[in-house]
Order: sequence, then C-alpha cells, then structure tokens
Amino acid sequence: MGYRVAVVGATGNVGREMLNILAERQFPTDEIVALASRKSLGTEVSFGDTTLKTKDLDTFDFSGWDIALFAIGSDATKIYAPRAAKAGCVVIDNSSLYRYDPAVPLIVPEVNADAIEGYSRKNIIANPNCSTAQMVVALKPLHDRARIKRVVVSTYQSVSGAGKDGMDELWDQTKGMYVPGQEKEPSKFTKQIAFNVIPHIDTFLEDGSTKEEWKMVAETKKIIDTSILVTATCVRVPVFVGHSEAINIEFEDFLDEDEARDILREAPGVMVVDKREDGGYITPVECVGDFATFISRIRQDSTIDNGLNLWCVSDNLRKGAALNAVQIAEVLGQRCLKKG
Ligand code: 11C
Repeated sequence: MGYRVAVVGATGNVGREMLNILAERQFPTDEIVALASRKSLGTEVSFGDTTLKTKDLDTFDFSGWDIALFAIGSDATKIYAPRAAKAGCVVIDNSSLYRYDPAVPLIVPEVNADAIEGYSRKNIIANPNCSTAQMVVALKPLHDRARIKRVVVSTYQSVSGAGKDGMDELWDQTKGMYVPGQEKEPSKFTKQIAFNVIPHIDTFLEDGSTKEEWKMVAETKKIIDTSILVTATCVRVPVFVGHSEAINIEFEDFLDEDEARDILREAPGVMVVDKREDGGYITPVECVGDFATFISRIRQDSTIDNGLNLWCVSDNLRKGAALNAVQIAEVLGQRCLKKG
C-alpha cells in the first residue's frame, strides 16, 4: 500500500531527478504520473526500470491524488498548485512562490521537520532554494551547540541551477571556443560562462544584492532561526552539477574546530571529508548523484573570537531540489498522511 504521486514538470532537470529519487528510495507509490506542459506531451521519462509517458498538466484532475511534487516555474505554479491543493492533493513545491508565505512551511527535513505540521493550512509545503538547503544542513547542528550570530557566505553555483538551457550554454560555448564558426554568444547567462565566473544570479534588488542572495538570507531565517544574520555573494561558475559554498560563521559561544568536526560527523545528511592534505576535501564533480551535503576545510577563523570557516558542497539537483522534496514527502507520509 502506498500513495498516488504526481510529478509536475517531469521533463526538466529537477523533475527527472524527482522520479529517479522516488524510485531509488523506494517511496511507497500505488500509482505515479508524470505531468508536463502541452509542448512536452508524450515525452518519455524514466521511473526506475519503467518508462512513463508525460500527461497534460493543464487538463489533469488532481482529485484522489495524495502528493504532487512540483518542479515548474513560479508563474505556472501559481496556476496549478492551488488547483491541486484544492483537490486535496498535498503540493511540495520547488519554486520560490510560497517559500516566504507564513502559512506555508519551508522544510529541510534534517533541520525543521516538525514544522511540517503546518502544511494543512494551504495543503502546500515549500522546498528551499538549492544554495540554502545545503547550507542549513551544515549550520543547524553548529547553531544548536554554539548559537550562530552571523554567516558570511560566497557561493560557486553550477549551471544546472539555471536549468537545461544553462547546461547547454556552457557546453556549446566551451565547444565554440575551439571550433571556428561555432562561437556562442551568452543568452541564458548575462556574460560568457565558459572559462569564466559571473557574480550575478537572479535579478538585482534595490540594495545592490541579487534575489538569489536575498533568498539565502530570508530562507535561513525561516528554516533555522530569525536571529541569524546572513550576508551572501552568489556566483555562477562553469561547473555542470554541484554547488559549492565558502562559509564563514561567527558564534555566540566558542566552538573548537575539532568539536565542530565531531558534531558535523554525527549530523544527519552530512558527510565530513576533511583531511589537511592534497585532495583531502570534496569538489563538486565528486558530489554528483550523492545524497549527502559534504563538509571540508573546517578551521578556526582567528580574526574573530568565536569564528569558523568551512567548505560545503552538494548536488544541487538532489539535496538542493529533488532529494529534499522527496524527503519532505517521506516525512509527510510518516507523520501526516494515511496510505491509500
Ligand atoms: C540557481 N539556485 O542555481 C538557483 C536555482 O529559487 O529555486 C533555484 C532557484 C530557486 O540558479
């Protein structure tokens, strides 16, 4: 006995990963449907050893379906998520549309699973931005021990965060560097991404920060603790999958680097790889396809009284999106829903 599950946006980077992870983790499904926009109708997507043909989201009736994992943009989510929720299907939404709504829980299961109880107010649960998800997994156990005052984070975000078009642009532009006549001008990104880095993700805000940076601030507060101050610089790098973050943390209480390492070794969802030698740390290519948030380079920041630095890497399509959504579905199943 299991649930009737819909994956909405099943042909995109995140939708495909959702199907992979539901199958990998043997999520209890009685029935699964892959939904997409009309232009992708009939496209085949994998679910474990089987293949699903996508159906039309626009005409789909969510009545009798238990859970819908949404991986479409905010504009389309605004139309279809309320429709599903109203039909009694719990929406787990990967867009930013509902994240800051006080009536919608924003969940990272390792950090604030208890907040899921609030889902019934709208029948919607929000999934955080990928850069936030991996960071809060690392921060929460340290906050519980020594109370975080302030976080300074710089991100190194892969092009898959910008969808398949972002990946294609990096691939085509890189090839175009070597093949005369195949040069590719930037279109998805604002500047050349091949052999370059771009300090700009999402739109600019009035204070000079970007929306991506603002999301890391607002979401960390909502998920862990409103008192934590966060300042972020988000940067796109020519990596296909895997976001990296250099995180500087200032605590209220002193936290020794060895104790921090021990705490993180025990923390759910975290894998510590931290040897002070060549290669004794994790890089994005090594995290692809993995469930964990990897922490390396844990060290004291001697420029302040209670400071630590660390390096945090995770598969942005997994912990940053699809895995976190499936983990939310697991918690929902265990705590809130009856199996069909
Ligand atoms: C990126 N983090 O890497 C973004 C993608 O708010 O869910 C996810 C945007 C979001 O471009």
